This record gives sequence, structure tokens and C-alpha cells, in this order.
Amino acid sequence: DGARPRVLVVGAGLAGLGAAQRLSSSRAFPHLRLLESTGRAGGRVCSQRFGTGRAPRGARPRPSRAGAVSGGVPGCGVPGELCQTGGQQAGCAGLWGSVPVAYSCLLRCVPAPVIERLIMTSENNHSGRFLTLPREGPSWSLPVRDQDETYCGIGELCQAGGRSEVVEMGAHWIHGPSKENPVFQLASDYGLLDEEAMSEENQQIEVGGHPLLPAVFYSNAGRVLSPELVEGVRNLFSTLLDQTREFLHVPQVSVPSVGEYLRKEIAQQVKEWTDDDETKWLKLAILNTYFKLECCVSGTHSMDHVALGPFGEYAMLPGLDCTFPGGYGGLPDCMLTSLPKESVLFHKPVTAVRWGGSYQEESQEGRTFPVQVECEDGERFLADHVIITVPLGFLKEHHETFIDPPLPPRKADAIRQLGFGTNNKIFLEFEQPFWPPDCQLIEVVWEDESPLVEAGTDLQASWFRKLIVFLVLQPPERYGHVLCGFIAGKESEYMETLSDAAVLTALTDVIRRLTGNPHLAPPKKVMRSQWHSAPYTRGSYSYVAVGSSGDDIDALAQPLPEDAPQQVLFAGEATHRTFYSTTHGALLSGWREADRLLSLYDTSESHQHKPRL
Ligand code: 6YU
Repeated sequence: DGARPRVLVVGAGLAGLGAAQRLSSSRAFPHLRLLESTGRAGGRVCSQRFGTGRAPRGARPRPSRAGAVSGGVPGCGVPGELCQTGGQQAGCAGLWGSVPVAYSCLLRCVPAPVIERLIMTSENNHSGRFLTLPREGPSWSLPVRDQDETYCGIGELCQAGGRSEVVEMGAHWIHGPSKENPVFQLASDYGLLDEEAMSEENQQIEVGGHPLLPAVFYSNAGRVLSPELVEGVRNLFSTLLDQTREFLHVPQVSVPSVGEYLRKEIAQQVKEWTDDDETKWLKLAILNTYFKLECCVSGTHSMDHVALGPFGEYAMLPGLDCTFPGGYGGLPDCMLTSLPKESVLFHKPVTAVRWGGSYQEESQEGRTFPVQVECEDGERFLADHVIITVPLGFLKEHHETFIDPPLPPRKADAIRQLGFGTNNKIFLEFEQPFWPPDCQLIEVVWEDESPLVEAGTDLQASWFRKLIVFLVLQPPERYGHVLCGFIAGKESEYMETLSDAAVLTALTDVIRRLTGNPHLAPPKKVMRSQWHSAPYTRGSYSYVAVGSSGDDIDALAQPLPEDAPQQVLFAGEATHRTFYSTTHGALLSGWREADRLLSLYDTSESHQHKPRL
């Protein structure tokens, strides 16, 4: 075994977990280590409990399974009888047992409030560890121990009281949940999706990336805009946007960016509008909202930064976008649980990847390794191969010092030229909804704006104007009255520098203007993501920026050296030419690089593995 190849994976997002899971299911790679800078798995998949800022560490039981999970959840490896969800109202009437239970399974089988308490009192127990929960009577005071019987703390299992639902700080939907989507497949296998999401009917719906939800458009003049007017403008915008995808194989484009193309077409169309002036301005203002919405979709400051030619290369899969009832984070948690416990090291930021060397270890005399990875704490790891899955934002900031010898110019150029912008979420909880009961989407129109007029640049004075869409979290019986706002670009990065109180004040003011109610009660809770400030992410996701193309994505994905045996391999969403910016792109890229290594060592295995569930 000692002679088998050593592989390091840097980053425990979906790309890194996918690569590690695939490699660990092969006998060829018993020496596998995954180094993650933070204290959790998932990366930009990040579910937290609203208001607590804590990871939920698991999903709620699937409704269809409630009361019927005494045999455990498929794939969790629990011998049975441990998991029962029958007694929800008393906390957890059926939780007992002295057999070890896979943490992720436990989390999926027990009501969320119980788990919240358990997590609060057993911080040392992360996914992938095992807990033993002996039954101790009706007080729900249970010692929590890990697999080695090490004392971890006393957990008092009871209703936590108060609502604290799971919200997604990062990835929100499975885009195109259907057979070809590996995230959908894996999540289905793990039992993390509800029946509606898994239905054949849902999988066949084609929405072209923009699912329609019942929406209300509010304007800053304190009025609700006519749905007919909005629909006409939406149809115009989506027709123009569809046209931008047709330039893929056109050798020369007249303008470089999606934004410029859209504006040019709109300027043409306006000339033919026969509406009165007020309606014309209103239509332009609505169009401006759609521009900002597209900035959120592409994760960019302006659509003028998104390259026109390659825009159509981003591929959409069929299926009505769906969410994870218990949190997206259930997916990385389950993947983590399937990896050998000792193979994953948290709080291990990598500072340098040295390749093309000949490194020796005292314990393994005579054997040399071409790769040495250095961590912030000084620890070094030698390997035959390293798969780097860190976000493009991190590479943009650090690639010159992170990889030694430095990246070839073609690769360094790709890192510089590809886009990596910011899209953040702001969650607001209200005592009472100000929106109508059937509304699932609130869109904001600033009547004094137009895509044909240059926007102001004073971030302090107007950052909040970039926040133009709020999702109403569903269902309200579960969430209460919670909105999830999306904000992209420089305004989003500026927002990250403000305090919660300042964000709350600014948004209260906006919502009072939208509703025309100067006394509307402020939100009672606010929580937001700050992806640009996150040192190991530095933004949200990638896009193909003006001056770059799909070839840059391929250049970024190219391993080093180009000829086998490759030492440094690259995965992550930004390395997937057609599914960049998504979780399925990330997962596929991890599998791709794992397959590359598998085919180096054992071609017979490379095509038959299935991830271990
Ligand atoms: C999706 C969605 N979604 C919203 C928001 C965000 C993203 N995405 P990771 O970063 O996960 O992992 C790397 C790890 O490496 C990480 O753990 C680091 O800590 C670690 N690391 C870094 N440096 C290190 C070091 N030095 N040492 C050790 N470790 C280190 N995707 O499918 N549906 O709804 C959304 C959304 C706010 C921020 C999203 C969504 C993007 C995904 O989250 C993301 O791609 C993957 O999770 C990345 O996984 P990874 O493993 O590569 O990196 C036409 C056209 C348009 C194109 N765009 C259209 C699609 C729109 C995308 N949708 C976005 C929408 C939302 C709301």
C-alpha cells in the first residue's frame, strides 16, 4: 500500500468532495487527504439557521418518510430502530439507541429543533463523526459521545423554542433538476429532495433558466405596477436575452458585451414605441430592473462585463429549479460522511503548492514525491498529485504565490481574464407581510432609472438601488414572513462593509418608499452573506468576461504538466466550460479530475465506479 499514489485535494466544496468521494471508492487511492481552509465542508453551499448564523448540520425529515423511518434512511448504514420521528411534538419521542449512528442520518431523521439543541451542546461533533445516544428518560438529557466514547458534552434535547429555519447563504436551487444533473441525482439518492422535486413532471419542465413565480412589482414612487405592463416588458427582455445566445459561433460580434447588445437593441425598439412619455420611461425603468436581475444571475457588476460571443455556451438542463427542504448543506454533509474519517482535515488553509520537485519524507526513505503542499500552520504534505479546487476569486488574488513554479502564462491569463463577481443575499424577517398572500417574488423598479442612462456611482448614497428582487421564502407556515433579497456587483461588495444595523436601516427606508407607508415596521431580523470578504472565496461565482472565452475555462482546467503523469489538477465550478457558476458544474469538474487520475492508474476501474453513498 505504501507504494500507492498519494493524492491531495485542496478545498471541500462540491468539486473537492466529488473528487475525493470518487477517488476514495477506488482501491488505487488509499492515500487520500482533503485539506479545507475553513471549519466546514460545502464551500459556497452554505446552509445556516436564520438568526443563529449556525450551520443546521442536516436536513429535516422528508415528509413522506415521517413515522416510517425506523429502518433508517437508505445509505446511512444504521442498523435500524434508532431513528423514529413519531413524537415530534414532545421534541423527539423516539430518539434512543446505543448503536453508532451516522451523523448525517441522525440529522435527517430527527426534527430540526431537536438537532439545533444537539448541535449547540456538542460543537465537537461534526458530520462524518458518529454519535451514540443512549436513552435517558423523559428529560431528554442525553450524554453525547463520539465513536471512540470520548466525552463531548451533555446535550439536553428539547424543543429549542422560537423559529429558526434553514436559509441558504450560498447556492439556492438545483438548476435544471433532471436525469443529467449529477447534483439532482446524488441528492435524490441521499433522499434529500421532496417528492414534487423528484417527480417526472418537474424534471421535464423547460424554463430556460428563469422560472416564473407569482410576482409583484413595486416602484420607488410607492405604487404597484400593472402586471400587463410588466409582462410586456418581460417578454421583450427575454426575447432580447435569447438573441444574445445566438452569437456563439459568429466569428465577429458588433459589440463585445451582452449589456451593450441589449442596450443597442432597446435603443432601436424605443424609437418604435407609441406609448406616452410616462409609460415609455416606466418601461425603461422596468427594463433596468431586468438588467440588474441578470447581474445577479451572472454574478457580475454590469452586463457590460459579460462577453457576448460566448454567452450562449452556458448550458441549461431541463427541470423546474428546486431547493433542498432541509438545506443544500445536507448534500456536502452526506458526501463527507462517505469519506474515510481521517482523510479530511479542516482548518488547513493551503498557502503554497510546489510541483515539479523531488521531495522526500524521513519515514519513506528512497521514495520521492513531485508535489509538496504547505499549509498556513507550517505543516507540509507530500504527494504524487494535488487537485486544486479553490475558487477563481482566491486564485485571482493569490495565484502568483500560491503555485510554484508559477503557472504558465496561458493559465495565468485565463485566471486574470475570466470574470468572478459578487452576488449576495440579504434575509429580512417581518412581523407581518406587506406583500399579498400569493406573492412569491417582489421586484423593485426605480422609476428614475433607464438602461440607456448611465447609473450613478456613489455607492454610499445609492448601493441599495441594486437590490431589485426579493424571494418570499416558502412556505410561510415554516419560515414566517422572510424575504431573501439578491444584490450583485460593487454595490453588493459595498454592502458587505456595512453593519447589520446600517443595512437594516437602509432597507427599511427602501421598503417604506415601495409601499408608500412611512410607518411600516422595520424587519425584526436581518442576516446576509458576505462572499466578497470571505478570504477563501473572494466573490460568488464565475462568468465569461469581455476579453475571455470558453477557451480560457479549458485553459484553467488544464493540468500541469500537460503530459501524464499530471501533478497539479484543477477543478471547481470555474473550470467547467458549459456549467460554470453552478453546483453541478462544480461536482462534474471534481469527478472529471478524479477520472483523470483513475485512468492514469487503473483504467479498468475508471468507468465503473459509483460514488459511495
Ligand atoms: C447553483 C444556485 N446560487 C448563490 C450564491 C453563491 C453561489 N451558486 P467552493 O467555493 O464551494 O469550494 C472551494 C473550497 O475551497 C471552499 O470550501 C474553500 O473554503 C476552500 N479553499 C479555498 N482556498 C483554500 C485554501 N487556500 N486551502 C484550503 N482550502 C481552500 N449554484 O447551482 N444554484 O442557486 C446557486 C448561488 C450567493 C455564492 C451560488 C449556485 C454557485 C455554487 O454555489 C458554486 O458554483 C459551487 O458551490 C462551487 O463549488 P466549488 O467546489 O467549485 O467551490 C447565461 C449564463 C449565465 C451563467 N450563470 C447562470 C447560473 C446562475 C448561478 N446561480 C446562482 C444562483 C444562486 C442563487
